[in-house]
Amino acid sequence: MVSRRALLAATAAPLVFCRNAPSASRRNVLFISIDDLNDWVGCLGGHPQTRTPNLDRLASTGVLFSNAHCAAPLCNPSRAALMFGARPSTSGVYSNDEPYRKSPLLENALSIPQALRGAGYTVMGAGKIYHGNYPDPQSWDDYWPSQQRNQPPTPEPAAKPANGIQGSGNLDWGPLDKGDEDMGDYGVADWTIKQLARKSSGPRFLACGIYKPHLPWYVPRKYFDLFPLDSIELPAVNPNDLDDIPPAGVKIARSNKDHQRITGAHAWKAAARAYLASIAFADAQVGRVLRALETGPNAGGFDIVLWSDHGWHLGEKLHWRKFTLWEEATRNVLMMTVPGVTKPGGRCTRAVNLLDIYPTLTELTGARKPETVEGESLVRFLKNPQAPKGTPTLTTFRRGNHALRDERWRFIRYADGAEELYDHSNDPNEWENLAAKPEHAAVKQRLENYFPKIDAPASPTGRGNGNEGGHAPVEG
Ligand SMILES: [Ca+2]
Ligand SMILES: [Ca+2]
Repeated sequence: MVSRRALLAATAAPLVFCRNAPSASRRNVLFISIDDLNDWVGCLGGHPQTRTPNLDRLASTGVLFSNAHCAAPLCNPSRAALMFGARPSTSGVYSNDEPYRKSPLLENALSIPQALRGAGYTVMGAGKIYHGNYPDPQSWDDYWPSQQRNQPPTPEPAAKPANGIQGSGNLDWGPLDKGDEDMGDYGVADWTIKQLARKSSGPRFLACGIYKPHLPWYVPRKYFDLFPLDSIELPAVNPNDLDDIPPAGVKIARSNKDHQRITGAHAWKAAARAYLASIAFADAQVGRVLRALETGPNAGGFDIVLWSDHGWHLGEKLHWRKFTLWEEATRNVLMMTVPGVTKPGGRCTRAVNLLDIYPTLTELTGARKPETVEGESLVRFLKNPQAPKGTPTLTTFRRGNHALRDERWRFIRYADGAEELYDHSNDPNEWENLAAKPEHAAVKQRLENYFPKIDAPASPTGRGNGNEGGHAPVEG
């Protein structure tokens, strides 16, 4: 870090040097991610029994984006899109086994922390921010546990599968007779707490990547005990939901046999309970970090951006996990508290994207926004959550399959041209596909202008297993 700074100071032009000079007035940024968290968050209303007091409290202090969507419904492409501000259809990063630095667009592109470092920030992190296999040391001045291994180990049960269901890979769950402090995510939160205990002497970007509720759902027993099994409410599922979906969508829904296995084992409630338990654990770790900020020397001195990388199905459309273009998989958690800009209790229902975080942060911090950055700054919604927005937002799954979402509609078009259209004003579960109804032709015509004009060829894979992100081996 020191040598890079020294180099920057020695070579920068005078104006840039001024911009790079650390300034106490620069905003610090706390950047928290939670892996695989859908809308089962109290303030998002996705599940009546979920326990997320800390997320709910954070949302109440700033703006909750209740209609936020990922750029891609799986880890690596979603996180690459967010960290570089580039759509999958532009970068070609569509799957979990494509190292994003092999994308011609992203090879030398600046990530969010790199852009902020150019504006004088110290940029550090812990845990899962980038997808696990591709930690990108050039993005960070320091990382925990290390620049090569971003995620700490976390305990597992002695015998697996702990749920007794054979053949489901890491779709496994069970209580651990361990304390919170034994968990990998506890260490990630601890590292962040240590940074927050130190008063900022120059602007800092601190990233805290919480891994749960990502599979497998092994968390301390006390979190399972919060949710008595018999009491668990299941999501609303229409058993005939796939009947009006084109073959391309049905194939995605049936890409694994999770639903068959879980319902066959009468384990639907047990699975939902394990997800709820893992969410409650993740929320507790976020709570520790937020309390450290509020009670420490930097209270009120950090902008907070919290996001999850995509949603998650628990049986809706007879599907489990992510990897779809439906609401359960594309909708994610996004909240921002920016002292002096946001007001408590803000709620923005405009359709926005994780891609929008990059230009939001460059606008807030004064960092230069690279030309590769797509997406729109959300600062106007931070100031006024009701500010108008005329455009839909885009999610892409594998090459050429896209979903557009605005405040009312979801319009999906697969690579083979097949379509789905859903009206959220009366069909929040997306059960009735309206795409073939002539009365909705105008809606489709208006929205289709926003499908990408190019679908970049897929970026080279790094592992050579040919998997496109739909199966357990590259779960992420
Ligand atoms: Ca994920
Ligand atoms: Ca249906």
